[in-house]
Amino acid sequence: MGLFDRLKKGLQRTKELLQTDIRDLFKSGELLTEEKLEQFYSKLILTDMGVPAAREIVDEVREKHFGRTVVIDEIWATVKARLKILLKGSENTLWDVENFLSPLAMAPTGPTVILVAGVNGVGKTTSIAKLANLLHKAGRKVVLAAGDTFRAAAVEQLTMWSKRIGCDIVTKPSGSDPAAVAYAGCARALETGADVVVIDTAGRLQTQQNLMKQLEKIRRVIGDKIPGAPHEVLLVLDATTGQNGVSQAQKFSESVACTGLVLAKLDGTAKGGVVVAIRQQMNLPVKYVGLGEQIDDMEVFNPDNFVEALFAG
Ligand SMILES: Nc1nc2c(ncn2[C@@H]2O[C@H](COP(=O)(O)OP(=O)(O)OP(=O)(O)O)[C@@H](O)[C@H]2O)c(=O)[nH]1
Ligand SMILES: [Mg+2]
Repeated sequence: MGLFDRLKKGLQRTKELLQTDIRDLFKSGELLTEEKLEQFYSKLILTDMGVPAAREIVDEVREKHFGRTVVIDEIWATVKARLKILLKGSENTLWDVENFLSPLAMAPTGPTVILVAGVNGVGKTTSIAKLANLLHKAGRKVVLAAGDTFRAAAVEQLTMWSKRIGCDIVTKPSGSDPAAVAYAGCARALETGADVVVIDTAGRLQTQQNLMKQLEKIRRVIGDKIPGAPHEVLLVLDATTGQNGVSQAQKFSESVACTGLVLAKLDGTAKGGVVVAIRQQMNLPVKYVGLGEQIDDMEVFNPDNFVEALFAG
């Protein structure tokens, strides 16, 4: 399956909500009334795109089509164009979907260090495996650092992935200092001439100050070992939590200085519109989206591609 078809499949639940319900609203080429617009608004809100974005879309549809007989394709064209603008944000960044490395800030020389953080169970470890696999397939030599020394099975989970990918991994016994694991991962990469170190961390809430301090320590320690590291601090969000996850993430990213987002579990939700809310409410780009539990189920996020997949038949 090509990348675009995979994305379409992953977005299936959001697509159904948008396409079935909204198509029904406009099915027989009806007069666009204020009542219709309100119904349309309610459907958009169900995707979790957020009030400002839904309002903006409805306003534009009103402006263009009000009081006329409209067919669904006209509505879609307006919605798609507006969504693309909303998703691009002011930086207008368009990562290359064919180039998995394009969203990453790579170190000019020596190993690139990617630190991955987020609240419990959002999909950090799985996303790390997916990313490591993409890097490995792109010919980069990867070292994983099993920095979640808190949850008993976490090291095992990452070790299993490393075997499947065929990449190196650094582990320490349960209860070890995660900063020591991160440091050892960087040391290993320097020794072996690896290109990328990806560091897993235990799930934590932005309100757990001791754990947030622990992340700062990890940052400091890897920066001491490899100047300029971490080059990326990816915050993983769970798309199924929709809007609720966004405010949590805002606080998280402020205290850890994240450089980008991975939006996991988009396949498990009809609230894929949350990507729009994230773009509007957070000062961070979505770099990758998770589309399933398997190792290949991750793609570079590209607004144009995303919107096209959302509305493709
Ligand atoms: N459907 C789907 N499931 C996912 C995706 N990413 C992760 N999962 C599942 O979500 C669950 C949690 O994933 P993990 O990667 O262990 O999450 P984590 O953030 O590392 O969890 P903790 O380390 O316990 O904080 C697992 O069952 C994964 O298979 C995704 O993109 N889609
Ligand atoms: Mg984990």
